[in-house]
Amino acid sequence: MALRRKGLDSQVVVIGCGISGVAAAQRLVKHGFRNVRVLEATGRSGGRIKTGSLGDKIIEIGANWIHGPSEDNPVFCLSRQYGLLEPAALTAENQAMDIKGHPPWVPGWFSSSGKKLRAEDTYPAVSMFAELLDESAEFHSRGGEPRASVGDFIRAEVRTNCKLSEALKRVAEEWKDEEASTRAMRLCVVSNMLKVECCVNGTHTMDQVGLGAFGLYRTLPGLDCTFPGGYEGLIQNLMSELPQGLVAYRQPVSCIHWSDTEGDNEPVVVECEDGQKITADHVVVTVPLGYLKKHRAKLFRPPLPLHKLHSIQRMGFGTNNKIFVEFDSPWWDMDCEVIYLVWEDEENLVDQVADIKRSWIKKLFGFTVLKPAERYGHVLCGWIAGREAEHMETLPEQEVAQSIAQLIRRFTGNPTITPRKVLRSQWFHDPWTCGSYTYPARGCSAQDLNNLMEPLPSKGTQSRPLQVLFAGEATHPCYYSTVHGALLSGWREADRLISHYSSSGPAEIPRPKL
Ligand code: 6YU
Repeated sequence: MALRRKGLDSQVVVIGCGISGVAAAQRLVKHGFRNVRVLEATGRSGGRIKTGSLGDKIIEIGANWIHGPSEDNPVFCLSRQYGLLEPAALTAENQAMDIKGHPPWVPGWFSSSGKKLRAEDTYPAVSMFAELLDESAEFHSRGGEPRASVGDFIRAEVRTNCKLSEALKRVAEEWKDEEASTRAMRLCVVSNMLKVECCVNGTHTMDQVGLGAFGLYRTLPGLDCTFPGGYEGLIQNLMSELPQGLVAYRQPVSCIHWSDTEGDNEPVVVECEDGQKITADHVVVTVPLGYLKKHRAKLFRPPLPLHKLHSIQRMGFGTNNKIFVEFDSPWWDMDCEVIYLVWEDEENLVDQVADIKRSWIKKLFGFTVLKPAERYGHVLCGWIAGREAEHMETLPEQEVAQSIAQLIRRFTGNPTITPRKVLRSQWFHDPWTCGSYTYPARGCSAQDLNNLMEPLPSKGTQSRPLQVLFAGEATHPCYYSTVHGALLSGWREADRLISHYSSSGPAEIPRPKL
């Protein structure tokens, strides 16, 4: 596409050097834009892609997997091109697996009285829950949702068995014939599954996830895979395609001065916390939704239009944290890939803890096992979401380690198990993120995601179009909360500018391939 000279000379400032900011800068530079700068608040690139270490082992503090590693996933394609993936992830079979966001991991089940549960006993509850999740995702296209949230819907369906599909009715009939204690245990398993979903969605409770909007999220085929050398390898490879010095680190932006007045031809001014003022023709904002929620009032002058502000408030942004735990030897089966902890007093389908200070640990649904053992040794990754996760962040690491040790001793019935090392993430208290990722909250719709990505000034004021553009995972219409959604959003906004300056004039923004 031929670009007008003015376009290539225009000053573009990208705020944030996470994957969406890097992707936007990379695409603009590749198309010949000469004056692109990235301002990043912290001292590193990658944002929520953050590879760390536990002793000599590589661990992911932020994003873990490529969700849906297959041909339509640009994160997969780039990582393959850079040689970052293992052969198993590249196979046609791996790419073709349609897991609908829930990998078929080999589970190990433990209960709070120290018993190991048999997978066949938990299976009826797990399959019923999976069916209900699938049904929850259908209301988006079907409409007429009977409840406001996914949590309300699942709870009501499990309790009353009303409106169940034929398959679910069969499962429910089987439940009726079981002993009361088996039924009770299965209800506790459903509580555990609700907590798993809180982590997947990054929410405090599934009661906050909107039933009508739940199905907006789209999955891609492919069995989720990890990066043997760390997710940050992807960032490093993308960064190597940018000119040296393009990113200004430790440069937090405090205010973006734009104009919604027709006829005003002043450039946008980006004000930094250190007082520096940078003028720009275009600013691409990629800060996380959590940061926007907290600082929306002071980050824009004039303030954002009301419809945009309302969508920022309406969309959900919650916390999902990890607690890495290393052991001298494994206490789980060799083939086990995920460990679920079922509390026997949770028949009442709960996914939140009443007394967070005392009992926050009950929100941790369990652990994924870091594989292969030859690379990671005996390391588990605990998962905890919501306000309980936010409270956990405030505790000394030693106290977290103690709580984890007590928890594992109780669920295994083995009082001698002692973690060797513990390390947790603290995404809620990260001042530049303020949580983990986006979810569609009660009352949200596709319109809110459209409002989030809409450039400023909004349609109507055309004398200085595209002053402020918005990218970042929260702005992707169906891949929000993911790395590929963030990457595509950065490319989308770069394409918006490229198209604006193309010699054939502004064109429709090419829709990202789904
Ligand atoms: C994925 C995964 N994954 C786990 C955990 C987390 C996330 N995600 P960034 O924040 O990266 O960049 C913004 C930059 O802006 C940043 O550098 C700031 O410092 C900077 N900034 C802020 N304010 C500034 C200012 N004022 N001035 C200048 N700079 C400023 N995604 O694909 N696979 O396994 C996980 C996971 C613990 C925290 C994840 C995962 C989410 C991704 O990490 C995230 O979307 C992108 O990295 C964001 O990039 P960005 O550029 O937008 O922002 C069925 C169904 C249900 C629906 N949900 C499906 C669930 C899927 C999500 N699963 C996640 C799971 C894990 C484990």
